[in-house]
Amino acid sequence: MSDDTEPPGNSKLTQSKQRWAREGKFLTGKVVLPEDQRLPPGQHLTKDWPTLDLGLTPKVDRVRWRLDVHGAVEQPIFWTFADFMAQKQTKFVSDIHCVTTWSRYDNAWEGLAVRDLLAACRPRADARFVVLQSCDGYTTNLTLEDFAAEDALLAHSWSGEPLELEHGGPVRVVVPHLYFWKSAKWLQRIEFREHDAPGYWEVRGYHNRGDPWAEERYS
Ligand SMILES: Nc1nc2c(c(=O)[nH]1)N[C@H]1C(S)=C(S)[C@@H](COP(=O)(O)O)O[C@H]1N2
Ligand SMILES: [Mo]
Repeated sequence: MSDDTEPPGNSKLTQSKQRWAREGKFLTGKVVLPEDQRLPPGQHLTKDWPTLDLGLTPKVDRVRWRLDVHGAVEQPIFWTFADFMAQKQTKFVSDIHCVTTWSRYDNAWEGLAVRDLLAACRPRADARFVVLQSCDGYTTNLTLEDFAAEDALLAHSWSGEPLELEHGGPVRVVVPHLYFWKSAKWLQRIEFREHDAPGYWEVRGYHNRGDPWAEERYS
């Protein structure tokens, strides 16, 4: 696992996604409230689970994996995988909504609930944002409020099995109420911040928040 991997910023996929962001591809303009319909506007259901990333799968093994939680917190954390697994375990079932229009229902996750992580690291009163950093150089930003959602977790398992490398194992973030690009795979570092710092896709035309119900696909 390398700390200073340059995110590949100019692949063809990145370029076409940036173009879609400029052109507003997939926007329907419909407004649907979550109570009315489980599937957000402009999404379609899929039963399989597509893999989306920057085109490289970092080989992160559980022995060398570390989680580094720092910044505006009272108690910085530096955990091995064993330390992480020794924390309180939580199971959540939630839906995935990807900005490229696929959704997948009923994903059974297991891991550390973000609320329990927050109890351990104790964000300072001036902490308002979070930046998630991954082993492939990917980053994404969230407000502390969105990160602290009651069904958000750092997942190590899916459907009762260890999370596969291609889906972000050993540990990925899952924030179900936002588009899936906010759910960082191969999680390595969590920085609590006073000020916002847009991440990989957020600086390339994706919406800063990414609420699927408001179709916040692009900025
Ligand atoms: N580290 C990392 N996390 C990432 C990405 C990435 O490229 N690198 N892609 C994001 C995007 S755009 C999506 S849609 C989901 C895809 O997760 P999946 O491959 O498990 O479906 O991961 C998100 N998290
Ligand atoms: Mo995505």
